[in-house]
Amino acid sequence: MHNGVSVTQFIIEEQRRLPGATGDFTSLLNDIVSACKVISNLVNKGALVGVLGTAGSENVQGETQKKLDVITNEVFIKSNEWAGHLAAMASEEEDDIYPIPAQFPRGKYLMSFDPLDGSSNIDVNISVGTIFSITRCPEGVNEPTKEDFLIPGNEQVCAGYALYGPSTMLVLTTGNGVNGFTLDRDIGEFILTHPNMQIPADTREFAINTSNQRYWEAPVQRYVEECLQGKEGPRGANFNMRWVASMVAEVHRILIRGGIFMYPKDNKDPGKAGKLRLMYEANPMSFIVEQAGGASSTGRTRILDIQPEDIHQRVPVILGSKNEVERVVSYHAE
Ligand code: P6P
Repeated sequence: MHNGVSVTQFIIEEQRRLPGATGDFTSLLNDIVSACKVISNLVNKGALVGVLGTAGSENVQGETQKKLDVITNEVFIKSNEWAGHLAAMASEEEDDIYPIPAQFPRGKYLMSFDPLDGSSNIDVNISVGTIFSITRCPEGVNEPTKEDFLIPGNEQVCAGYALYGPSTMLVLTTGNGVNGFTLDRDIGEFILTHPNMQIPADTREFAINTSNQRYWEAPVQRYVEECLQGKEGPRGANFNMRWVASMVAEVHRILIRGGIFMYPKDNKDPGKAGKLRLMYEANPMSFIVEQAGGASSTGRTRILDIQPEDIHQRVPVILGSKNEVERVVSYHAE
């Protein structure tokens, strides 16, 4: 028997700190945790259970859906629709919001999620993840609309991700710091292994898709160029670079050892504000990063302060070690 603290025990002990907590939130998180265990199992089995490859369809983003995009979306919805904690969900894989069906009770929370982020990596066996964000359904609203989801990220009550990597991890914040749990497959429990995760304020490691370099705005061009100039350049130090093309893996690396992750606005498609989606990628990851002492900005504004206009809205993302993010923001201000 493990002697570590399970995520269930941790959440219940957290809940005791919240005056008037009803256990509703704890139960919701347990349903999310169950869905992540199912997804971890599917991802780990991969080709053995025929879940690799494309589904032959496109999502609302116009992106080709992988079989696992569709399957994991279904898993997340089925695991979280029945218990009466949510009023509706919004998913990267669903065009519109998903109201809780009439046969189930509706609860006081809304959840936005990306069931399988980085899924372009799944066929090449590189880490992928699930990202989720929980907000309150407005008081008295029993028929939530898209507008009820469109609140700034600074009003999230919880954000988390599951990382399906060499080990499966769950990282959570409810606004009281960030904690990491590792799945012990022998007992099917997530065990607290990374309490109170903190991002170092400085770093010598940046993550960006450099193939877009010719499209970047000047402040990002300048920042990356200075990193590349290394010791002989204005930074007086050599930098390392990473690009996994799986945001969950990049953010997790930054939580563990620091770093800066950038998917900036670029002029490849001037009509697009960025690549990453605000509601179920940028907002939850920004809440986690800030709770771990990091920073997260579009380059011009704090991501958690953005007033959303659409559930699939895209934004530029520059997040990670506080001092590096602030440097990039200062270049935008010049
Ligand atoms: P690119 C995955 O599709 C994703 O949304 C993020 O997880 C990742 O950081 C980014 O897009 C990768 O984008 O253009 O490098 O494929």
